[in-house]
Amino acid sequence: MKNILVIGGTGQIGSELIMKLRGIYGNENVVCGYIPAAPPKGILLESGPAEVVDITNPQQIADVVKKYNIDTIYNLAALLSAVAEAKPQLAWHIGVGGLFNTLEVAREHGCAVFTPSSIGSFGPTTPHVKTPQDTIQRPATIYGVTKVSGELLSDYYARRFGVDTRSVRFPGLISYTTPPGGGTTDYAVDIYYSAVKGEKFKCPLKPGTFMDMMYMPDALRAAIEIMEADPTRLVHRNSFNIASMSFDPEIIYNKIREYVPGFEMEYELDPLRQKIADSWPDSLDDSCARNEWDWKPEFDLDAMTQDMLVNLRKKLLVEAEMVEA
Ligand code: AKB
Repeated sequence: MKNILVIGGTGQIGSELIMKLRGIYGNENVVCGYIPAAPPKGILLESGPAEVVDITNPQQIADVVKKYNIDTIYNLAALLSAVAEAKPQLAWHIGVGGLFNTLEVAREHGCAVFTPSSIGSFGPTTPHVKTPQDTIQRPATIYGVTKVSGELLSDYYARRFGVDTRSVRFPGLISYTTPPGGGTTDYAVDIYYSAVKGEKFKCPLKPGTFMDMMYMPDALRAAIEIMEADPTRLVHRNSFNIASMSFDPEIIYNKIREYVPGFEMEYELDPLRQKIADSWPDSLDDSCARNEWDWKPEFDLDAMTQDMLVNLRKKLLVEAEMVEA
């Protein structure tokens, strides 16, 4: 990777991935592609190039690819699962139409493409525990339908046109930098904000709802390592199961209480999110990623919790000081 375009660059993953990529490949060589409704700010804006790239506009993608001589595209534009259920047509337009536009530009200009899939690509008939790499994918959500379609379309472009497409199935991602918006796994981020703010957390999912989760530094490393992997070792391409931890609301709540003893939680169930979560795996088997490109997570629930609490406290303190000043 030399010249990289990140589409959806101001979102939860994009905003952090860009900073990490700039640290490795050089500030000037990583372009933040954004939509006018979500422009880059602060260090993201100041540290390197930024261009308007609406994934539903193929000409805009092609213009930026030509202008910066892009060889790798990270396509992170998507609606998360719960929001997608409210706007299924838009979810398809962005998730599949946008991917098609990206792959066509990549085919014409010789770019590699990373488009994340998700635990949401699985469904009620998938084996739920230690879900294998190759298994039944019949998702019950439009989000999952776009993710499975994206996996198939990306593999097709690799086979038919030689486009270097690779990706991973992300679990729920937890970070203290940019909040997610409209996902089913968002509770596992929100719970840390409540703990640090000293608020009682209202949990939208019931006890016993297990899902795979991952701390953002591991997820960013996965997104980079898969694109740098030796292609001759890859049996799979789109998309690899990756995993680091699986928990339910009780487990994460009790882990946080080890560090914030007075923290309280009550259940206020969100039927849509519960239904989606129930259709997703409890845990993934990531042995193919481990064997084919040496994937290995670094953070477990305890290490993530300690890091989240320290950094979230700092972040909220800085924000409070800025409001006062
Ligand atoms: C969501 O909850 O929609 C996402 C995901 C697991 O893909 N975080």
